[in-house]
Amino acid sequence: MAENRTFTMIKPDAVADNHIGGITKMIEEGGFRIVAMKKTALSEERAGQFYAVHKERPFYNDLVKYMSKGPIVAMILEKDNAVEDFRTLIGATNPEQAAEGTIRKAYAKSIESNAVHGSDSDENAQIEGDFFFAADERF
Ligand code: RTP
Ligand code: MG
Repeated sequence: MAENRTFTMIKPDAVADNHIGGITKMIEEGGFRIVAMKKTALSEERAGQFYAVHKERPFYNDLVKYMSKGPIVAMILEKDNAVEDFRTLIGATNPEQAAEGTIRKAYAKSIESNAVHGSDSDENAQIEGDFFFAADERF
């Protein structure tokens, strides 16, 4: 397993509820190194671009509105097998199905307001990291 990178966002509710510290603690204790991090906000247009893969899904419009309703925290994370291991750390999309010890079990409120995003492939991790961070913002 190569050392590689994934991308995550702490979603608006989790930021508004003061869980940035709790979530980044779980990320670091899970063995991930934070390569890049910023608190920012997505306009509806930018959120729509970010989630363009879900354009045809019934939840797309609600998701775009939700993700643009307040600040988020974007991060690039590094670890062996980063994409897959981070999906394990965040847990199932629906928090009712999220395993004990996962970020979504601890912090998600609903299937939409589920605390964090995690990239689903190496290719998307690269695209999503590039969406938020320039080369000189990664360390
Ligand atoms: P993410 O992309 O945010 O890491 O989440 P995921 O892979 O676990 O789930 P995905 O299928 O990619 O869905 C993206 C986000 O859309 C919202 N969602 N709402 N109302 C619904 O049924 C529904 N289903 C998905 C969630 O915020 C989900 O994380
Ligand atoms: Mg996804």
